[in-house]
Amino acid sequence: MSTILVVGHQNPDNDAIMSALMFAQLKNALNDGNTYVPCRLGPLPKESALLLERLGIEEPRFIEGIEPPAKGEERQQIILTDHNELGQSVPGREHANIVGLIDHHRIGNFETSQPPFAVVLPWGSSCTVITYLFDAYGVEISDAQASCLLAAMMTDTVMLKSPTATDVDRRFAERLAKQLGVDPVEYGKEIFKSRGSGDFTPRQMVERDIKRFEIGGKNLFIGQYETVDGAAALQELPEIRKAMEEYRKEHDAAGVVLLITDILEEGSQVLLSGDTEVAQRGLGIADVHEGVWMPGVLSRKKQVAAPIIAAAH
Ligand SMILES: [Mn+2]
Repeated sequence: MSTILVVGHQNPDNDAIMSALMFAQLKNALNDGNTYVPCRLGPLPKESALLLERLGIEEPRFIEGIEPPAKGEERQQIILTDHNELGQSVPGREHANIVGLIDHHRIGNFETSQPPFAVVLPWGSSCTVITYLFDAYGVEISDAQASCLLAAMMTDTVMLKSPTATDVDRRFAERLAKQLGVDPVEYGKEIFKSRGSGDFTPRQMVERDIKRFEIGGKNLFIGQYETVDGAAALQELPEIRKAMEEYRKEHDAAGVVLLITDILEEGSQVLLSGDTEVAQRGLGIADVHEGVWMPGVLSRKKQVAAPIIAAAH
């Protein structure tokens, strides 16, 4: 009988929050004698906070890290959702036993001592993987759960427009939307709009959803700011560039890539800061002050991180 923490990545996005919550709920429904506690490593994204409030669901517990076990105590058991790379994970992870992984990203610096319960599938969101697991275990999805799962599918796949969206995502999204009596894309739009647009500082645009990648022995951070009004965000270009430079220095990174993704225009303005030579090669763009518009680029993972990683080899 253990307490097992279920935790998404740093700088949590909607999928990191909802996947930790929903997987903990699924595991608790299976009554295996353990207690699964959903956790988060940072503030709730606004769209997650509003949805959880509307549904009356308690937000995941904030944790700062994992402590080493006290003498005679067992190591903390953890389940990771929506990430596996060490640089994106809970501080002190080396003190924990990773007993599970639910993800849809590449595998990087991931090691366990025991065979983990690992389900990693190249679908559009971690919540798609979790919907599939609800089915596999024959656990009925409540309307509140359907609302959370569908919301994360829609934000992670940019309303199914991202190239990361698969037929599996479309099928599950249709089904959950039908249960809720909504149109999946319209529902997704509402979730995006609930984020608001004008209330992020340049600093927040940079760091709210940023991930660290070790590429060619250097730290490269890739941030993504998704908005329904990219032009408004870019009015603060000098402040955004300054915030990128500050972030890079504070985190001892070689370079920072920032995508200002306009969901309605379906593309990203790509800003570069510091040593981004490999990013420039991977993306086929130059470091231009005002950034480079890349039409159709919605997915950090598939259209930005993957070609940059490939360019380093
Ligand atoms: Mn995700």
